This record gives sequence, C-alpha cells and structure tokens, in this order.
Amino acid sequence: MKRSCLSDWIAVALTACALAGPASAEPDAAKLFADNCAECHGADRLGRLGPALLPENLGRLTGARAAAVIADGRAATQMPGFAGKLGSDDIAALATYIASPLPSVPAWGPVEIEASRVVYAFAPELDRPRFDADPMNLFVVVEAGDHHATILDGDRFEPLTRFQTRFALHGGPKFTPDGRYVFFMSRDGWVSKYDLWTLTMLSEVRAGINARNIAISRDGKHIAVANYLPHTLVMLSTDDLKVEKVFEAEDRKGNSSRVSAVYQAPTRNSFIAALKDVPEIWEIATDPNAPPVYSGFVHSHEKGMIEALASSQGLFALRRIEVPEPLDDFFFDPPYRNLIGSAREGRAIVVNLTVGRDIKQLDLPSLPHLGSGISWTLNGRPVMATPLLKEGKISVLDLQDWSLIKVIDTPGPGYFMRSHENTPYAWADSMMSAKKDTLSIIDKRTLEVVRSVTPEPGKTAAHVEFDRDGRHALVSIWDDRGALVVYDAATFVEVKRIPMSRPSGKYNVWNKITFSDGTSH
Ligand code: DHE
Repeated sequence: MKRSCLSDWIAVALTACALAGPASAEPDAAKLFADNCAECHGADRLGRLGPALLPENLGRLTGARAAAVIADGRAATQMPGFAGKLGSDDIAALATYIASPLPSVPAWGPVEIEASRVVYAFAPELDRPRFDADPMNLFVVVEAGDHHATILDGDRFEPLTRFQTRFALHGGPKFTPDGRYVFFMSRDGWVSKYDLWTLTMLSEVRAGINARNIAISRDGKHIAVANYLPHTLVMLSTDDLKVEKVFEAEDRKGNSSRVSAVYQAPTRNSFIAALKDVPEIWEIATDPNAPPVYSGFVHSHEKGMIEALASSQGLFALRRIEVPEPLDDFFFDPPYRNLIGSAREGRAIVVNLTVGRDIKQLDLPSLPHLGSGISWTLNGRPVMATPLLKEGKISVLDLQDWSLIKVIDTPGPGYFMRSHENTPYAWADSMMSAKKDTLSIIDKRTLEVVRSVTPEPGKTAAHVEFDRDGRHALVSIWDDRGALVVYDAATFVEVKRIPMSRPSGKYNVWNKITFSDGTSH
C-alpha cells in the first residue's frame, strides 16, 4: 500500500514536471554571494579587502550598473569580471541581492571600531617637510576612478606622490590646523590619517558602516564622523584615531536618526551636526572648558517655550537645538553665528546658534546644495551663493536679512561652486545637465555670468579649487581618462593639463586651514 502510494505520487509529480517543461530554478543569490563574493566583500557584506556591498554604500551603483561591474569587473582594481563564470540570471540575482538592505544593522561600536585599526607607520618629529615644495600650497586630489589620491605641488603643478586610498572616498578631507596631517573618509566608514610632510599613510580605523562626512576640531585634536549606518556620531582622537566617544544619534525622545553631516564651527570651538530623520541639530563642545551656553537654554518647538537644558559642560558636552524639520546639509555665515540648512522641497531654515532656535524660513526656487555654498562681501554686505540641484540656477542671498538678492541662470543644474578672496570671480559647474562639460564664471561684483569654459567637450567638468593665492583655478575632468586642468584665474587661459583617473574633489591646504570664504569647510 505504502509503495503504491509513493509510486502514484512520483507518477503525478513526473507528469506535472513534464507538463511544466524543463525546471527553471531561481538562482540562489545568497549561495552565489557566499561562493563568489564573500571572500573579498565579507560574508556579512560589510566589506573586507573589497568594499561593503550594501544599498547605502553603493549609492547609484545598482541595477544594470551593478550587474555590469559584476560581469566585467572594474578596471585598475582587484575586482574581476564574472561573465565567464556566471550566467546573466545569476549576475542579475547578485545585483538584486546586494541592493537589498541587511535584515538588521550590525553592531559597530567602540569595540568594532578599535578592532578595525590598521597602523602602517608612526610620524617622525620634523621641523619641515621632506620635500622643498611649499607645504601650505599643496593640493590633495581625490581620484575616484581607481581610488587613489595625488599630492600636488601647487606652485609647479607637479605631483609629489600618488597612492591608493580606501574604496569610494567621499566629501572633503580634513586637515590639522598646521596643515601637516590630512584625514580622508570613505563611504564605507574608513577614516585614514596621512602625513603630508613625509607623504606616508599612518593609520586607519573603520568608524562606521556607512559614513557621511568628517570634521576636525579647531584645536586639531578630535575628528567627528557622521554616520548613516549605524546611527552614530563618533569622536576619534586625531593623534592615534582612538575612539573618544560614540553618540547614539537619537532625539531626546529616543527616536533614532542618521546623521546628515557634521562641520566644525571654529569661532564657537564646537562641532555642529544635523540629524537627517529627526528635527534636531546638535552642537558638541570641543573645548574642555566649554562655555556656559552648553548649560544654557534651548528653544523647544514641541513645548513652544524656552526650556532649560540639563547638559554637562566640558569636552563633548551636547547641546540639542530643535528645528521645525530635519536638515539635510547646511552652511554657516562667516562669523558662524547662524547656519542655513536645507530642508525638504527647497525650503531653507536659518538657525541662530547663539539663541539656539530657527529665526527664518526661506523658500528657494529648488533644492539648494548648501554644502557647496560660498560667501563674500557685496556692496559692504556679506552674501552667499549656492547652486540649486534641480535647476540651472544659483541663488545669491543677503546674509544679514536673508533676502534673495538674485537668481543667476546657468546652462544646467550643478553641484559645486568655488571662489577665493583674491579673485572677483566664482566658478560653478552644470555637471547634472546636458552642458555637464561647461563651467560658468560669475563676476561676484555684478552677479553676471561673464565667461564659460569647456575643458573637454562632452566630458563632465566639475569641482574647482583655487591655489593658495587665488591665481589659478584647478578643474576636474570627471572621467576615468580625465585630467586636472589648471587655468589662469584672471585670464581663464589653460596653463597645464595633468592626466588623472576621474579626479573628483581637490583641496588646497592653505585655503582649508584658513577657512577661505571661497571654499568648503
Ligand atoms: Fe557629496 C561633499 C553629501 C553625492 C562628491 N557630499 C559632500 C558633503 C556632504 C555630501 C554632506 C560635505 C562633506 C564635507 O565637506 O565634509 N553627496 C552628498 C549626498 O547626500 C549625495 C547627494 C548622495 C550620496 O550618494 O551621498 C552626494 N557627492 C555625491 C556624488 O554623487 C558625488 C558628485 C560623487 C561622489 O564622489 O560620490 C559627490 N561630495 C562630493 C565631493 C565633495 C562632497 C567631491 C567634497 C566637496 C568639497 O569641495 O568639499
């Protein structure tokens, strides 16, 4: 009986199979990952030799783009192509798998951060650099194409060295106040300390799983790391990258949040961070004798009243400022008295840091990219200009009454703006448009576009940085076979072209450590 039942079942199953045609099993993406990817990218997808493969870290590298990298590999990296080994269904399944979020965010606290430390070298005591170029006029150039950085002599425009970085550096590297050390951050949360005087990588720690940006304190002793994953703001010692404190990013009711960005406010001796998912900004004292404001008052929107703040004073004392809505990125006025932050749908919110509350809401024509704002003085009044991310426009705002002075038209939406105290011009790109190859040069006195330059027709031109005295503007041709193009900042004539692999940002030591008005801070 038993046997006949079983044979009946087999017969039914075989018939069903025959009717359905050949079996078409779904690829087992988890197994494919374990067999082919885990060795380099980690069984947990958090990265090992290769980068983390998480949606937060991959950014726009998803879908067909991710499948193409899996199939063909990545030039100039250790990522091989899998097209010869895996079929297109397997590759598509892997692309989908790495774009799916992890079921839970793994712990990444002080223990994990400390365990990640890599020490390559110790910095020797030196009076001067081991080269004869001006250490104050060096450029650090991030080459995103093959994940390298070049250190460039800013007088001769000759590379001093070029070295491999962590995968996908993002945001501005930050310099110690003496200009000797520079800190890089990768989207995977690695913070790397590099000695510019000996041209040596010193040490690295992984401060998060997906990081946003870093800031350095006024005294150069502390680094703050803003993380998306996990929801933390991490304080590291710049000396040896040891963990000093990990703040869980949550509002006073305990709602957890990503950290949008963190910057140094030098005149306040503090870090200011915006939280992405809750309407709060934080001020964190980097002065062991933090001023009384930290035990002062903060405005509470919820309670509609001024509320006493029960916070301790001293190093890393936290001051919470409630804002009407979460801020994505922000910009300070030159005295660091106010910040202007971008909220949803093109709204910008001005927060006065002295009184600790918002004082103005502005409706800008479309989403402002405030992190790229620059400031200068126009007819005796401080002004700022910021590109808009969705329209070919630049908004110019009066920083005293926050009125919109002018909207300057450019050929298309752009991302970055730059100027320098010693030039009357500001340079802006249109990198997110059909005119991605063209930069607009704006006269800061008349607010008119006076020239445009196209370093290489058809190739994206973006991110400008000036040399120390503002005589040259360096522009990236954002292509795997790109270049850094040096222009005379007065005549707009090309002076030199240095081949590079998708150079993205470039950062001049002097402009950064002096907080030049024309550059990002
Ligand atoms: Fe950036 C800076 C956020 C996408 C290249 N970018 C920054 C900073 C923030 C930020 C908060 C300021 C860091 C600092 O200076 O400390 N960037 C974001 C985003 O939210 C966004 C839109 C989405 C994301 O994927 O993170 C984003 N950024 C990009 C890119 O797609 C760019 C063009 C290419 C890339 O490398 O990823 C890009 N971002 C840059 C660069 C800077 C930057 C080159 C440094 C600018 C500077 O001059 O300081």
